[in-house]
Amino acid sequence: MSDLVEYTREGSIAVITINNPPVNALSPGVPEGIAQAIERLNSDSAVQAAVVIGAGRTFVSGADIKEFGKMRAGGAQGTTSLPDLLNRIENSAKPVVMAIHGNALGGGLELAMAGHYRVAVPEAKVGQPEVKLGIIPGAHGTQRLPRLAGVAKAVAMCSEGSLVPATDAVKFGIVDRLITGDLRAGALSFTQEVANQRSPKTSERTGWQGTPGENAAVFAAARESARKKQRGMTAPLAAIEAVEAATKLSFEEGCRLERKLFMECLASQQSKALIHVFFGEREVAKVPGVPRETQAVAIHSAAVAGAGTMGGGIAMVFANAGIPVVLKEADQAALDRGLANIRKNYAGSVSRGRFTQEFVDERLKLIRPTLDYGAFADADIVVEAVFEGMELKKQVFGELDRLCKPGAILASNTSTLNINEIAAATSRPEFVVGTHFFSPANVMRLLEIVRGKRTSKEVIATVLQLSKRLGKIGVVVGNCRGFVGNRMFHHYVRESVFLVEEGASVRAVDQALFDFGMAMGPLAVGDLAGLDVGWRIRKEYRHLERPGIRQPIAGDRLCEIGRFGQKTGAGWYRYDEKRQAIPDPEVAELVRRWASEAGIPQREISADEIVERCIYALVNEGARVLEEGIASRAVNIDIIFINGYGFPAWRGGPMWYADTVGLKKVYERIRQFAWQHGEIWQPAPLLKELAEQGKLFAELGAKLGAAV
Ligand code: 3H9
Repeated sequence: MSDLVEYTREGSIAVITINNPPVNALSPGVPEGIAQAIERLNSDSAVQAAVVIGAGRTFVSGADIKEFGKMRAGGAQGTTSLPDLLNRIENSAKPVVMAIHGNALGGGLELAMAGHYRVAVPEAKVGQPEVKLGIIPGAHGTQRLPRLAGVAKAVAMCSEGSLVPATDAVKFGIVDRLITGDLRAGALSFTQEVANQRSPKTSERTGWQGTPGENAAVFAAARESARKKQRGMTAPLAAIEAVEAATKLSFEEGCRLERKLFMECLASQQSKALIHVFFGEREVAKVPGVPRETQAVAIHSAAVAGAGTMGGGIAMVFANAGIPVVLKEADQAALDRGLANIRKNYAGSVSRGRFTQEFVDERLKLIRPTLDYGAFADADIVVEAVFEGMELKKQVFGELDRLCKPGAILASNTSTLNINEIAAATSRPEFVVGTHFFSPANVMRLLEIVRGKRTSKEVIATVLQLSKRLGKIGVVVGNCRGFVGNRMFHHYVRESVFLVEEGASVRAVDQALFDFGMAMGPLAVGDLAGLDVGWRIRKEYRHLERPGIRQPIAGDRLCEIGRFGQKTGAGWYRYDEKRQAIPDPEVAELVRRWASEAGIPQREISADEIVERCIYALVNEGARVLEEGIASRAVNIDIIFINGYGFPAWRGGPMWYADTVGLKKVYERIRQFAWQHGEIWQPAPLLKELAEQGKLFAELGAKLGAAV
């Protein structure tokens, strides 16, 4: 028997324990070990039935994702034999009971469904999250799940990939019984009860199908929802097709179709990109120079300075994670406004069914409003979210330094300013760090963690750990204007404005990027965020602009005539009372006039060129960010753009996307742009180097940021 699977006896019941930490993935050796254990069960005259259980923190979290590369190439023993193993379990003459704690995901749930019964602790979760990796269940999940849970639930689980708590799974028939208390003991006693009964096979269940008419409606709705909510992704549609096949074909034929679709998805660019993102999200937690064993500071309480949109949102983030938080404003009116906003946000979450009223009441109790910094004295971490201006930030940090206890972390939510200069206003620069939340802070997953020259590794480790607790993905970045995200995004937006000035319509620019997969077009994003924000910053930094370098003009001119975006009812678009964006002929006319005054020739611009100009602007600046060590790996940039800027995950992020296009091709195109549009398009030296050597961004290892 393999070391990964253990066979023991408990009276007349065999206990088959899967022990492949950390998540009991079905790595090579595990399916083989389970197969041997099932064989032994059936030849062991001393036992009547078996329990399959996971060692450690979970049942089985799925196939081993690291093996997918080998599977694409036709190998990976363990996972390719999984469907066979599941049939062997189902055909076992002695009942097999699956005992679930932690989670049963993907191949883990498929394994569980091949058993004759399933029991679970109430805290467990089950799901078929494969679509999030760009694939579909590949070991009969799309065929067994509808037979247990019905067509509608199965199609939702397989196409959306969402997890179902065991307390619901029992209602849907996925789990037979909830076990409170010790799972092993509960599973053994359940197994005693069923040991002498005929073992029900999931694949042979009847009565689960709806009528053809009912099914057609379910699948049509699922397809419509997938096209809208998972726009551009192919796996959800393949998953729906596979579940639909369960309603029309025999179990064996359905499994064959599922296999074919699974292999097609596995070979796709989308699955490669999404798997890159899966590992990338975990990779970003590994920071050069901050070893895993670095001691993090315990965070029991927090404080937020500034109750504006960002400050209020950040306070909600702490409260949602169960961390008490003090929220300070300068005067009562501003504090009241901030609290009213928080209440309004929570009320929205309750009405959308995201939170219960009780949950919200508990969270609100954790937010303590104050007008006095004195209340910050006990906080383990303070996040400053006051107006974006260096002098004010320095003054606030000076005050925080005086009032906060030694060892408290002082974090700034600045999105552009120099963290070293802010840290210099304190006597504890090693405790100063940037925590750049994205708006709305309580919704967006990204947290840029800005490492100053003197920020200690303990502080970085603490904020990284905290970000996970807050439900965020923390990505450590170096200190420069705009850090990684806003610095690169600036180049992307700049190109979108240039394109409009050169003759593309506002709608055409946004549509091309929306069709590429971005959550919103750049000009619509500008209207949402407020065009005046960038305008004010550009005015402040105008003295730094180099003469002779083209600057976008149309966005600033719109601000000069009061078109700040959605908040003024007009920006690049006009907005109706429902905030619907309506293309505005007045803008088209104004831009033509400004372009002609500036001598910018007008021409037809294709959707492909729009995408190349905007996305390659990101890539070129991304290469510089890497060169300077502001991001320590290309995947960090990808994770930032996917989680903070609406870049489609199924394209893997801007740097991964460039790798898939081919860096030589990207580099050549950028050279053409440089020739047409001048110095701003000079290719980054790193891009040139990689293109000439036929290498990829993904091949660059992590390095300790030079600029950090
Ligand atoms: C599938 O099953 C296909 C089938 O239909 C059959 C086909 C034939 N494989 O996330 P964490 C690693 S597709 C390999 O930090 P958590 C992870 O990289 C699969 N490795 O912990 C990390 O490594 P490291 C369907 C995996 O507690 C470590 O484990 N299943 C796998 O926050 C700890 O992970 C899924 O999609 C894996 N399957 O969250 C589930 N899973 O420490 C994917 C994890 O070196 N997994 N690792 O960075 C998850 O969603 C989360 O990992 C889980 C735990 C919720 C399980």
